[in-house]
Formats: sequence, structure tokens, C-alpha cells
Amino acid sequence: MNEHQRSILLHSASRFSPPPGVKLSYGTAGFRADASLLESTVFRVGILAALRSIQTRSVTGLMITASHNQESDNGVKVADPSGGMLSQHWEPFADALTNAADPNTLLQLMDDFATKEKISLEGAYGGEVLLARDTRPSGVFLAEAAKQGITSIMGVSATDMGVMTTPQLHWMVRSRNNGMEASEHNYYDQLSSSFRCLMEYIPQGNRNNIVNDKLIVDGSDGVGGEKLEILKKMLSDLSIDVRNRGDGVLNEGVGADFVQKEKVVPRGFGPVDVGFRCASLDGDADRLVYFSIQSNSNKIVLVDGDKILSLFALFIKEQLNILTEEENGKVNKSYQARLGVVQTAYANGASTHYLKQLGLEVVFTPTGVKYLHEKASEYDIGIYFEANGHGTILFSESFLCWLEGKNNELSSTSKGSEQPKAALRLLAVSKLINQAVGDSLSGLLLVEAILKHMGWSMLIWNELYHDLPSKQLKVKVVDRTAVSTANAETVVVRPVGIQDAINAETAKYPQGRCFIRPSGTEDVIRVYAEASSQEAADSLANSVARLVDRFLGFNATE
Ligand code: G16
Repeated sequence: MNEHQRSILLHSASRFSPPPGVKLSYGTAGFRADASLLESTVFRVGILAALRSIQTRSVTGLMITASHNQESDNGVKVADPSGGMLSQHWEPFADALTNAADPNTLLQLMDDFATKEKISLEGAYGGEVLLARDTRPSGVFLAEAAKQGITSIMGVSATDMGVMTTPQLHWMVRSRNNGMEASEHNYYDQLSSSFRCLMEYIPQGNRNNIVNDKLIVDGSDGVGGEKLEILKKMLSDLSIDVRNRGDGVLNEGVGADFVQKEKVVPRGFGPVDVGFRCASLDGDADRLVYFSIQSNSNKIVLVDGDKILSLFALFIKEQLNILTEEENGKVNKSYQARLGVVQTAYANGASTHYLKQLGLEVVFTPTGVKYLHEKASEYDIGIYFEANGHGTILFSESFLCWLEGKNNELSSTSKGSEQPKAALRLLAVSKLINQAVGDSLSGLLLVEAILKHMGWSMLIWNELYHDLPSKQLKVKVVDRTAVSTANAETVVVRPVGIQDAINAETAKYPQGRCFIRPSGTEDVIRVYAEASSQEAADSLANSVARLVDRFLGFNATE
């Protein structure tokens, strides 16, 4: 790097010293910690996003959010030029950069990395980083730190998009790099027009089917509620009542994470909402779950990411079947689209069984959309969802090309038949769904369109299969990195002995399944248990949580 660049960096880095004794790691979804510890990290991630922009000659993104975490936490992650998560081979550099003790060490690291990755630091390429934040108050000063980091790299500019959902920012990065218009308005426009297109092609018989038209949405007191208020004004076929739009404490007793883990009614909902279709977003609106409220109880019936995945898979399979159906006595074999679904160990066993019964290819990855997304991109249509409501659908370029061609051909030769409609529906899904990353707003519109298409109530949807009872717990431990896992997180390899103890416990329960893993976003070990009854799942989770405490807790005895 030249002297001018060096002096800019030394000057700006000296204003953002890392807090002493704090070591952070780029986890499941970037860096997360108490917001007061993050200023220097966000500054340095600004530098990283700028370098990535220079290297790829593309726009990158920087999002300031701690998603489902408590309000006092915050976080930062980078969106790659594709709109997906930061390339995993950059993560060790992100760790080294954020933990560098002083400006000189920081510069040395940058020099070494720039040489290795052939990144020019001479200001020759004008890079750009789109920057956004969620509604956390700490986002304001952290965004300033990010701007300082980005603009301390010569030739790179920071474009502040203000308060956005995480998926909006990822969508904008993807759109910009695809040469498309990428304003917030363009985002709403694309979602609402593709939703309208799906509504237009609802089968005749289901058109007048009244699928209880009101949907009530819990915005988690985060950014999703206010954005949904804007989007809903552009939709005519759907009545949405948005609650928890930001007047209460973010993620406290509200939101997708709370609803999915606790399975109780979120704040702002009550007995008058019994019988309605309800949905919850999380703090930065990248997760979506549905629920209904049980009468005379604070319990809910949860319709989680696994069921959203099943609904999407069923619909897409139906459209593909229509397209390849016999026509004039011939089977249309012009394109055999590979459809695959991706889940994690958190997927309820009943959902996996159901998807396999549909004849679908089901594969597993560790937790974290970066893993699921990568796997899903190997298919012509890859659908991925985590049980927590994080997921989307990816379409390959070659399949979309074939679909466009098929649509043109069919619209002239088979007017009025179901085949051109199936092609149009799939094209509309590819535009409605956010292919950059899981997006609760686009996911919600797709769920609503498919329910209308099927003529289904939420009750019918929920009956696709019956979840095995499950329980999730978290255990505070001295050092969560002491746990390492294998086989998509289903087996613990370290500490030695704990997996045998978990196996022995699990064997006591009919249909028992249990695993533990270190959280990538909080300082805890997570425990997941499944069994034939709720009591058994609770009991298995509790015994394994005690095992975790025995091996790794503050008074560990193993
Ligand atoms: C993030 C990731 C998700 C992942 C979740 C797991 O979610 O983006 O893919 O499922 O973390 O969290 P943990 O590792 O703590 O169990 P989010 O919504 O917080 O960004």
C-alpha cells in the first residue's frame, strides 16, 4: 500500500481501538456482541467490505444488526456481491482484522492479505459498499464507524441506505451487481408485482375460496413491521394487520425466535385473535414463522420453517409436474429440473419424513444460512429452510432460461391450458422470493399466495404432517468453543465422552433424537431434543442440558 493510503489508515484506525481483552469471531451470522464492544469491529468490517468490493470489482454490503438477539446487542456482517453471505474463505481474515491489537498490526495484516489475494490498495478501482442498519439505537454510532472504515480505503465510497431489513440490503447488493435498479421502491415493486401475478393465476376453482383473509403479523418491534406497512399498501388481495411495529422493546416477548422457541402467544396478541392466521418476523426480518392461538390458553400452534419449506416444495413440485405432464399423448421431457431441499439437524423428523415421501431429495448441512444457501445452489431449484424460519428458494440461471423459453413457446401453442400458467407461476416465484437470502416479507407473500392457490386454511396446511414433540434449551458454559461437532452437527467430537453420554440418555426415549451445538450468535450451548411425547422431549432436553453443565458448566466435573 502506498504512503498516502497508509497514513489515512493509521490516522482513522487510531480513533477506533479494540476493547482490551475482547476476542470476537465471525460466527454464524457475522460478529455479534454487546453493542458497546463493537465500534472498532464495525470500523474494521467497513475496511473488509471495501477490500472485498475492490477485489471483486463489484458492490458489496455491510449490515449492522444483531437480528434475534436482545436489543443491547448488535452485530455486523458483510453481503458478498452475489447478495449472499461473505465468502467463507474471508472469515479468518475478518477474525484477524477485528482482533488486531493496534493500527500497525492491522496494516501489516492488510498488506499481507492484499498481496495474497491480489487486491490493489492504490485507489485505482472505485469500489462501493452499501451500508444499512436495523432499528437498534446503537446502530446510529456503529454506522458512523462503518463509514469511517469503508472510506478509509482510497477510491471506495459508502452509500448509506439507512434503516433496512437485512434481506433488503442483500437484495439491493444482488440487484446492483446484476445491473438492475435497486432502490427500496424497486424492492417493493418487484415483490408486489410478482405477488399480483401469482394471484392472477390461481386455479379457477379456488379463486373465490375464502381463505380467512386477515393475516396478523408480529413485527418483533423491529424494522420488519414498518417495512411491511409500506409493502401492504401496494397489495390489494391481502388484508394485513401489523402489530409490534417498534413501540415496545425489540425481540422482548415478541418475534419469530421467541414464538418458535417458547411456543407461547407473543406480546400484543390475545384471545380476540383466536381463529386468525398469525405470523412473526424477527428483529431484522430475515426469519418467518406462522402460528395460531389456542383458545383459553397462552399456547400457540406453531407452523415453523419446516412447514413453510414443505408448502413451498409441494407447490413447486406441482408446477413442475404440470410442465412435464403428458401433452398430446407425449411426455414433455425437454428439461428434467433437479429439485432439492436442504435442512439442518433442527428440522423436525416428521418434516424430513414427509419431504422424502413426496419423493424429494433431502440433504443436511450445519446450522447457518451460509451453509444451506451454498448447498441449495447446486440444484436447478433448491429450497432451503431452517426450522427457525430462515430460508428461501434458489433457481439456476439455466432453468430460468429454459422456463422463459417454455413460457414463450406455450403461450402461443397452448393458450388457456395449465402449462403456460405453471411456467408463469414459477417465473413469478423466482421474482417474488428473495434469492439473495431468507426474507420474511417475500416469504410471507409466497405463503399467502400458495395458500390461496391451494384454497387452504392454515389448519389444512398444518395437517400436512404432525410434528414430533420437541424442546430447545440453552446452557451457559465457561467456553462454548470447547464443543466441536461433525456430521451436520449431529455428533459431538469434543469434549470426548459427552456424545456417548447423550446417546445413552437418548436411547431411553421412544423416537428420541437429541444433539447439542455451540451457538454462533450467543454465548451458550444449544440443546435440541425430540421424542414421542412432549413430556419425554422436555425430559430428554433437561437431562442432556444437565450433561452439558456437568462437562462444560461453571462447576464442570468431567
Ligand atoms: C443466525 C443465522 C441463522 C442461524 C442462526 C442460529 O440467525 O443467520 O442461519 O440459524 O443464526 O443461531 P445460533 O448459532 O445462535 O443458534 P439470525 O436470525 O440471528 O441472523
